[in-house]
Amino acid sequence: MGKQDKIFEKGNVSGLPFSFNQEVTEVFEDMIDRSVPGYNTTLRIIQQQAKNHYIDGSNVYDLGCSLGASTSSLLNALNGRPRVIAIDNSDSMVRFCTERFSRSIKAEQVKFLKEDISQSEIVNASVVVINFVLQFLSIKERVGLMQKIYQGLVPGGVLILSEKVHFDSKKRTAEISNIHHFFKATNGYSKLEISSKRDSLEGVLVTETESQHIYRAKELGFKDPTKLMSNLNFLTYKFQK
Ligand code: GEK
Repeated sequence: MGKQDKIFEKGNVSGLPFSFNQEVTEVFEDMIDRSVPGYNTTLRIIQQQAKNHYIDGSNVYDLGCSLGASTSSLLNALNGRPRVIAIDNSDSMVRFCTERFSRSIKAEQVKFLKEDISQSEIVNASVVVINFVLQFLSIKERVGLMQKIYQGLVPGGVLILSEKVHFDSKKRTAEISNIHHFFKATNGYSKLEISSKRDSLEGVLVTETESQHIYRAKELGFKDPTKLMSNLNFLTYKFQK
């Protein structure tokens, strides 16, 4: 485990919107673990799903890989077979991964690209993972990326998508958010840390509803939307080509 996340201990001192910079990279493992209910289970589900759906000779993508936690799950699932492509547009995240995975990179089991995923090429894919990343793209970019993924998947290929969501009812959204804040508090975050992080994410992390995600995926041709996991306002879905 890396350093403990104390970024918002004194509030949002910089007043800047949240970004995946060096400071966040250093504490990211702790941050996501204490902030996203069920995060570690999503990593296990990704591994199990990749094992089930990987097709020999195809590519496997981890879009928005951060420190490579999902990448690790994919590598474990593939058991040494090559072809994981992990992408992030944060310099510090990709630098970290390049060091952390140097052996697998040398063995040509994985490559890391510093790219905006809305510009990435996706080809011959049997498994594509977007674990809590679509939420950082504009709505237009989400449509473009989902379309590109659909086109890049081989028949029978799968997209594993995890997202934070809100609900149709404001009351339900508020109720579940309160429980999420309670979850963060029980993981040691203070009220100031929780509210400062929420403010810094305003306009940076933009949620949609579960039905908006499903509707868009179906419109683009994906079939069999299957909810693999649901924890408060965090969901993991599988979509099939
Ligand atoms: C995990 N999937 O541990 N292009 C590339 N990367 C992007 C873009 C973009 N346009 N926008 C955001 N990112 C990981 C966790 S974290 C989730 C993913 C979170 C990257 C960003 O740099 C960051 O590393 C990641 O998406 C989001 O399974 O912080 O809630």
